[in-house]
Amino acid sequence: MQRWLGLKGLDCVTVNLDPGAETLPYAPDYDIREWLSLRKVMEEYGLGPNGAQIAAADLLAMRVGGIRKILEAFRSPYILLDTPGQLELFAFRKASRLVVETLTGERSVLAFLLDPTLAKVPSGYISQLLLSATVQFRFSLPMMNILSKADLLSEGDIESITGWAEDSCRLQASAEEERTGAAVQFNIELFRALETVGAFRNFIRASATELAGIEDIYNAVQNHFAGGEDLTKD
Ligand SMILES: Nc1nc2c(ncn2[C@@H]2O[C@H](COP(=O)(O)OP(=O)(O)OP(=O)(O)O)[C@@H](O)[C@H]2O)c(=O)[nH]1
Ligand SMILES: [Mg+2]
Repeated sequence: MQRWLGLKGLDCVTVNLDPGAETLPYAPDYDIREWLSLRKVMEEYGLGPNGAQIAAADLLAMRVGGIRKILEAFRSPYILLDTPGQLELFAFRKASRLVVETLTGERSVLAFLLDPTLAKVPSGYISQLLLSATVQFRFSLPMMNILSKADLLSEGDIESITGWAEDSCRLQASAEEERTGAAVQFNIELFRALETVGAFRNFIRASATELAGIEDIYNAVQNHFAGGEDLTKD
């Protein structure tokens, strides 16, 4: 996203909020690791990696007001926040909610990344939609489901996943064919519930390596807040 915005001549600020990140594929403008490292939290508090992520979320929440001020000082039209991938440790903590609420302004969108390998099979795809719906319950922000690393998928896989994203009846039929525990138990009401929470809306497939789908993400954001009018005009 940062690269794509750069190519369009648009400025953005990148923020790493993952204290456990070993390497990053971008140079963040603000990096939480400057003062918070998962390794140090583990040592200092005698915790394992999971406990340390929870403690780190609390430590981050304590300083989040100051971080917001720093980010505002950049006066950039776009701020990209990279959160820890251990979703259940980050998204489900009260502290993280405070972090997201404080760092996001009125015009913010959550990007939920679906893992391509998991998304290939109906039960894996449905599980990720459920997780995405759960995240949506946690944060009162508009959300996009993005199939990440789409370059790793075959044409056939992409076709199936796109079909499932567009038509929940196809997803249900494929889930029944798969005949896993999930397919047997999950009935039509569940699919309706997923439809109601918008799990099938805003599906975008993207690839960072091929820089594909990034424009769709950008357009979805513009559409959401400006009804299609490009926000960069103001
Ligand atoms: N093929 C392919 N690989 C990618 C793409 N984007 C990232 N990767 C690679 O996938 C690996 C994992 O990167 P990410 O998915 O960003 O995950 P992470 O940030 O390391 O982990 P968490 O934040 O903890 O989820 C790295 O080796 C990346 O270079 C993509 O679009 N296509
Ligand atoms: Mg990451």
